[in-house]
Amino acid sequence: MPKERQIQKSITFITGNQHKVLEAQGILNNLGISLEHADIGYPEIQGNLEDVARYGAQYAARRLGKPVIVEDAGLFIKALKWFPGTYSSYVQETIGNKGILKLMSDVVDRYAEFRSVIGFCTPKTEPEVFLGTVKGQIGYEEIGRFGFAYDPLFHPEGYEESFGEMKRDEKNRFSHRRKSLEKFALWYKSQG
Ligand code: ITT
Repeated sequence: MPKERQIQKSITFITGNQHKVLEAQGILNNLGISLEHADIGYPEIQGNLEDVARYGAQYAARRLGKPVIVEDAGLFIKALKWFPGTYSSYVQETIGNKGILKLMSDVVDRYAEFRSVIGFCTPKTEPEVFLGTVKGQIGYEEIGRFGFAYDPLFHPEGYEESFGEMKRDEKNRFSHRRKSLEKFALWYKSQG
């Protein structure tokens, strides 16, 4: 059956990050949902990933007048008391991967996880959120030319390679974003 015939529903993804759009398109199209993209922005309130995603989705759905998803994601490093966490965007723009490696130079426990929270909302309903997590280790150097942001630092559990060494389809098989979007897609398709 041609791919278009399998598409059952569509949704608009509000984000300023083109890498997220490409990953989400790959994931959702395989699950029968087509993705539109709008970069209209939304206020990022103080709080955890769920708080940000809930508020952002509700704000954007009301503003755009249609159902939307937003995503708040971050890298959580155990030895750094789960830093950068909700500060991941700011930290990436300021100290970057090199700064993280410096903070980790004497650290033996390299455990970290990526978390992604998808927020969904329609103009007239309350928001829903869907969490996806992938466990892994922070490497000792940046490796790989694929992916984006923290990907060259992050080695998912069970793999030698970093996310930065994986092509999009491979990362999409088990990433935090895959897990949160898959939860969302199953719920969304069950909504009639
Ligand atoms: P939007 O809020 O517009 O969606 P953003 O890039 O600001 O885009 P986040 O706040 O969700 O997205 O992401 C926090 C930081 O974590 C940011 O620097 C991202 O580039 C980074 N990040 C998110 N997902 C990632 C992934 O899959 N791999 C590597 N870095 C990621």
